Amino acid sequence: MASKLLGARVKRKEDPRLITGTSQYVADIALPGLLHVVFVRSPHAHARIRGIDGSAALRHPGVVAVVTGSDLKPHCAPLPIATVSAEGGGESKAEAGRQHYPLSVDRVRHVGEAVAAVIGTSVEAAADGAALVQVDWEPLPAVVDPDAAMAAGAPQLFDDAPNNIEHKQVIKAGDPDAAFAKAHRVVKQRMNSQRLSGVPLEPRAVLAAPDPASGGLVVWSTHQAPHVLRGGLADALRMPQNQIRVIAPEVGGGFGVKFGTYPEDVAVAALARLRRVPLRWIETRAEHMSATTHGRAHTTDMEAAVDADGRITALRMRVVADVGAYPIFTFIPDLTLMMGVGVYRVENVDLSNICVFTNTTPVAAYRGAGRPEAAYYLERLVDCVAAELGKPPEEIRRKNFIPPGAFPYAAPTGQRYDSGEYDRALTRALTVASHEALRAEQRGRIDKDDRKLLGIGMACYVEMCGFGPFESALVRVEPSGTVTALTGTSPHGQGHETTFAQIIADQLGVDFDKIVVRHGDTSVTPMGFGTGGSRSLAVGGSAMLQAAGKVQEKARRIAASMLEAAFEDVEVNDGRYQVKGAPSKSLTLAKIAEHAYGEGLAPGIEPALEATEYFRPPQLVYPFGAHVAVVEVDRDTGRVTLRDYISVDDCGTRISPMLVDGQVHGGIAQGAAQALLEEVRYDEAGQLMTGSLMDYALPHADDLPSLRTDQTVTVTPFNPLGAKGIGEAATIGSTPAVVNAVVDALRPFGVRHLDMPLRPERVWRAMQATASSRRPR
Ligand code: MCN
Repeated sequence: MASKLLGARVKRKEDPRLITGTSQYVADIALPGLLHVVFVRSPHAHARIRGIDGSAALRHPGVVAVVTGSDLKPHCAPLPIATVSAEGGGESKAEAGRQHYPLSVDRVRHVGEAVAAVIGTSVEAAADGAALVQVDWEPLPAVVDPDAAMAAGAPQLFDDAPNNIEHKQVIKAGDPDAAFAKAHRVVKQRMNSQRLSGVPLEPRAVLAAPDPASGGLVVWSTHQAPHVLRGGLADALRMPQNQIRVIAPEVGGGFGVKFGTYPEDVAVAALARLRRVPLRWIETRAEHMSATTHGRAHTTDMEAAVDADGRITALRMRVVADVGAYPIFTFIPDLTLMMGVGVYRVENVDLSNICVFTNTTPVAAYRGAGRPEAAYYLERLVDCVAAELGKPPEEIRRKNFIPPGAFPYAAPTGQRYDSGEYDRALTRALTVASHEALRAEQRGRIDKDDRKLLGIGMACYVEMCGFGPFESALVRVEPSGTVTALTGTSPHGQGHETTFAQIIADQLGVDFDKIVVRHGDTSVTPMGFGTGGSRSLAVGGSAMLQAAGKVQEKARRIAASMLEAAFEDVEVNDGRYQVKGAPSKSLTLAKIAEHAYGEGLAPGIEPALEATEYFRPPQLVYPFGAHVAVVEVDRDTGRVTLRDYISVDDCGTRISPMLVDGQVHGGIAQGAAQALLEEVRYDEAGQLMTGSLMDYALPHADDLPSLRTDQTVTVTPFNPLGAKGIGEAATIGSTPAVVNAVVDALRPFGVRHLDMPLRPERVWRAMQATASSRRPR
């Protein structure tokens, strides 16, 4: 069968409704009798709740109820604690003593924690009521810095977490101590991967209403994984899963932060059930900054044992991960260790983390989740090695790459890399960037004391993605020949409707426009694990390919019976099911479907034309790539301008190249923003200093150049599409590329490393700190 749409630059099916504003988000849903919830939140980083008085609020017009944690506790189990392990398995490390309730009962552990809910006839009435709720707080000492949190005498967040340590993880292989002892040189660097906020365009939102059909609830939530939320809500509300229907309508971005079961989801659902009314809560942007989980938040010591030639013989990594106030997806810092050797063949490793509770917003999944941190540390360290040895950074990388012949590669971190060709990606990126010409320009600028220094940064990455345990797909051909497909993935910007329709169109020989792909409704779609960890195409797309393949097979069988031909002789050609070598003997899918649902179907063939498939990946997939950033640094102001950006990303087979480009663009913007702009900051008392978008710097379109994306294609043998993920890849490659570029520009000043974000002041101070004799100009 000739493939027409796989790999074609197809415009997104989703966009007409999105750009004309005809789609429906949680905030657009209108239900009769809808009431609104506003939460009363802690202004303290750590405090005891001595009492809550809602009487003044209750007297306010439009306030229907004030509900405290104690009111709600009898109706809820503790919040589910992140139980999805790295492989999607489900092993919780959390102890019972660390659990908490959707509305905190006697103690809060971070600013923004919800302690009461006010229900009103309008958002305004509920907000006014919330302002009138009196909470009798007993402030407690807070701890914000993870090192301070582990020190003797620090405030303790949980009785069963001595020294505030949530968990520790170690990966050790080979003989790292011996390799370090005999190293020609040991290169060390402490680095950070600062705390970030997700900031999707649409903040979190949940609407819960009684469901007459099941006697339970319908919950609309802007979410990345409706089935996961259904499970979380069922546990928290002690309800049967078939009495909770979760619908993720249009979702305006997630970036990892819309995956879990949040306190607000449970509180709103519990209250809707108790009061038998539809209730909605829409997060404000200020709430988003303090009540939606953050990402990254590490400080890490890296060490490389290096021989005279630049071969890295051993690595040490010590991550101190701030997990914030509650344990949510705290396996993420373990992923950093799992990706600890990146694209390099290093046999001796000693990698460890310590995950620490602090009085801050919990830290959980954020695009890349653990892998960008690993790539950043490693790629920065490799640049430090190159600088110390006086060798070009590309030379050190090439000396240490895992060679193409070594795949599948058993990394000492326990990972089994499927396929890769790292030097090819780097060589291509450097070629597209005109690397040699750039180096000449860089020297020229230094020689002529140009005000703008040029910096060239490169980074190579590999990531693990395509998590299981499985993903589902249902493909149904209606009697008219149109097709409806259902997926257990739950896109929120990625464009699965387009990609999956491309897969189906080719398989079934049906027009792209005749296919509708639906998702995000637990009462309709088969069980799925949603969208995160760049799993949707590799796992969900494979399920879709298999389901469409099954339907095609059945359609060919029916066609064979209708055309009185052998099954083996029927092929799909240019939208028709035809007998090989006899183009006049052919049928459209519509004709076959009509037959499949009608009288006269041949004996032995089941009626209808649909199939449901579950794809269970045999292992993870490992996309990779090389990024080159070109920056100009203004010597007088420290301002960094990203002048050019080249990415070469290898995600195996590309189904929708235009969507892949979009994912890469977004990923670069996000990764470059970590390098240059974004940072969540708390003061020593645990007050959030970046509580609005006036203080938390997001990138603007004019902060970025026109991005140049390129590719290599190295398929994976571990799924039928040969595809790897791309949803996070560029976020992983871009942060180290940009920081390496800035440090490269500052090399004449003797700068070896700077912590992110590289805002003008930090860069300017670094240049000022250089002894004037070494300072160029
Ligand atoms: N694709 C393709 N060929 C490939 C790989 C992917 O055509 N070889 C297409 C896919 O069909 C899909 C898109 O590219 O349309 C991304 O696919 P995939 O890599 O499977 O990733 P997911 O769809 O699972 O997306 C998850 C990933 C994550 S984890 C975050 S976080 C993230 C991201 O995607 N958040 C996003 N991209 C985002 N994009 C937008 N607009 N908004 C977010 O919140």
